[in-house]
Amino acid sequence: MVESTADHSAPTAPARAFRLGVAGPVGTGKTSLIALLCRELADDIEMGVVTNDIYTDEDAQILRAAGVLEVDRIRAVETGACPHTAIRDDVTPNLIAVEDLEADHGPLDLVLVESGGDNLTATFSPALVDAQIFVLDVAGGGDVARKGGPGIARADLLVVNKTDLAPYVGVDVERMLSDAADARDGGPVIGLSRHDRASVDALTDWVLRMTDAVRGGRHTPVDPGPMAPHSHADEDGNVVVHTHGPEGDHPHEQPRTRTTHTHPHELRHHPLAHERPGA
Ligand SMILES: Nc1nc2c(ncn2[C@@H]2O[C@H](COP(=O)(O)OP(=O)(O)OP(=O)(O)O)[C@@H](O)[C@H]2O)c(=O)[nH]1
Ligand SMILES: [Mg+2]
Repeated sequence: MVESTADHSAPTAPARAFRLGVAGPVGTGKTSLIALLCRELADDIEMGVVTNDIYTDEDAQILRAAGVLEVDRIRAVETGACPHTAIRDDVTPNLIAVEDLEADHGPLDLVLVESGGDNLTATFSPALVDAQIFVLDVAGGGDVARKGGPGIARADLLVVNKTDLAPYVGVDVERMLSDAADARDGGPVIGLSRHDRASVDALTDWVLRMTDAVRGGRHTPVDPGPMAPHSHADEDGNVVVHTHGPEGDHPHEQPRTRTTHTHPHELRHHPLAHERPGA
């Protein structure tokens, strides 16, 4: 019998592109950040993009119109429901979109997946992406970074965007960045403005290093954690309160104008095996 000498404890390099999620509240600059990355990197690495919008394919159209990538490398998923459902609970439409993209244009190095804009608690499932960026902006207020939440605290990278607007909205950027670093236990934080070359270089550098780590099998996806309980209005205007925690076994409660439901899923956490390039 031949004994295997393979090291089964080491993460294996995926035979596919690095899937990088981009999440964050509405309007913080997720599509703009993806456009920026395509402009900066598409000459050097093979890229694709999947966007998520609730009712439209507007973000995909914006990126196609901007000419940042060949149009067929930009695919849209219309979620038709609260955006986090498609990046966390049932990732199938997104996985199919990513796999189709790779089948049509592969081998790709990097596929960027933009979440529909949502609240502070939305995070990607590690079943969909290998790493994720959470995007805040200074226009949302200097206090937001301090408020924490799974994306702010534990995404692989936190971006505080539109720093060029800080003087106009009365935000102290240095303070916001240091609050963010505190909320993240020192995890990487980048203050970004598309008008600030050094910040663009810091972002592209992080993405290239992470691409290298994932493609080289030196990165294990980490789940930033379940969403906190939150509410949405459904199509009939009723308030729907729900959680997405691993403890998702709360009793279902369906009064006339208020519905509580849960989306159980496995919580995966491998902090020790997780390589995090610094900012
Ligand atoms: N001043 C300034 N504006 C920016 C910057 N980045 C993005 N924006 C603007 O912010 C607005 C929202 O940007 P988007 O990229 O559409 O934001 P988003 O997060 O994708 O929005 P949703 O997908 O609707 O949640 C646009 O008007 C952008 O031009 C920046 O660095 N500086
Ligand atoms: Mg967008």
